[in-house]
Amino acid sequence: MANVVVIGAQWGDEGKGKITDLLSKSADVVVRYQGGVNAGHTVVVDEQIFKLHLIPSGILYPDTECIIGSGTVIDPKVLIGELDQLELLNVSTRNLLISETAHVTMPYHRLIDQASEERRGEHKIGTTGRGIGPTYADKSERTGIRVIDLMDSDSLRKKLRWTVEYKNAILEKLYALPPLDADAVIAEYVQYADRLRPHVVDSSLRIYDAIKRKRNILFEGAQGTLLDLDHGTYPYVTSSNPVAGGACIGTGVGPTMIDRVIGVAKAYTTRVGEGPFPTELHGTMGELLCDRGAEFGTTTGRKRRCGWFDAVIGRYAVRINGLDCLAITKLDVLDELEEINICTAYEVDGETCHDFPSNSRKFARCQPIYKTVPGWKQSTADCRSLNDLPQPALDYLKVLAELMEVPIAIVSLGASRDQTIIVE
Ligand code: 2SA
Ligand code: MG
Repeated sequence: MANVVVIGAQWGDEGKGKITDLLSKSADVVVRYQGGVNAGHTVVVDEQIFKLHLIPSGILYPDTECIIGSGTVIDPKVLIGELDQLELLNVSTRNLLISETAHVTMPYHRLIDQASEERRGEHKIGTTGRGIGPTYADKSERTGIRVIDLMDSDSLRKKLRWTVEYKNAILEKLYALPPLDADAVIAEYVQYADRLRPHVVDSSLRIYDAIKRKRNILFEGAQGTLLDLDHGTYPYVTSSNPVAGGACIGTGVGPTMIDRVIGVAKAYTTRVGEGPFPTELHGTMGELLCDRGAEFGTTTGRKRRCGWFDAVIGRYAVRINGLDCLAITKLDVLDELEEINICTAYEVDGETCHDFPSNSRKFARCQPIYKTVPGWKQSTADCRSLNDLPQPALDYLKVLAELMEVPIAIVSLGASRDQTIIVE
């Protein structure tokens, strides 16, 4: 399998958790390269449900090394909760490694994220409220606390005393919130440090050594292409780079060491949070997709907005990530439909637009142009090969592959590991 990046080709929640879980079987090392506890992966193994936010789902394989890379932001409280949950279910966390240069989400990040969303009012982003944006902002502003700082309690004390004072000024003056008690924050984080210490490593070196030993590395993206800080629907994006290029930045691995990029896309589209979404369905069809697809956020429980498959976005994801192939998930959600729409292009300002416009104001004006195809009106949940699929379902996949100009390598028809077709 060599060194593979798996990314979300839409707005997140494409089912990357299941696909990375499948690929993790052949991986020696799985690395998360961006995002924090805004992500949510649900993996079902033997009817046991695992909800993970930070720890790569590869942890469910006993011999797979799992690394939380330097481009991620780590909320230690949530991470420790996940460690506890896994240990309770008898999953060993011995193979979990944490980059010492990853940034740490602090209590003031969460408070500032939530307060700034409130202040934005109708201009809000619809964040997960988990402090992600403020943690990355501090990283850019060079006031961030890194895992390496956590590991040295004397320097952490000095750093935090200054930083909490600085953040308290913002909390009080800008948001009229009570100040944080620096000593309490320090005591809390020193405790977390003790628990996490055995896992902390120089992750870039570790990955490089593994590459030299010809190990298979899986780079796991969180969120999706359209939520990318640089290439997504700014400002309605997350504060990191979920695109494939982010794998290099977020792990300290050079681009020549990546062999393959796989994009994951749902057979329809969803989005959580604010921002334009041309194929969004507001009526009963949207409700039906939401119900059948159980489209609620893993992290916040928010209801996801649902719409038809958008091949313009798909083509954009192919371009921005250099996709080699696609995994199409949740095809079974469309099983009952009479007809299915696929967005092939947009109409905007009286013109037909085949490419995703980088101008976000223009994107917000785009109207979908649909191709309508017949549905298959039968269950696909038990299909295990392409030959088992009804003809209209095969035709649907064929149209998607043609519109996006990449082959489909995996089709997923449900949450469990065996509800999967690997295209030979
Ligand atoms: P943030 O919190 O600063 O990253 O939010 C900024 C935007 O990014 C979106 N975002 C997501 N979209 C889909 N799924 C995500 N993960 C969770 C999940 C979301 C949840 O797996 O379901 O539980 O609500 C995720 N994380 C961030 C977010 O909606 C904003 O649009
Ligand atoms: Mg998710």
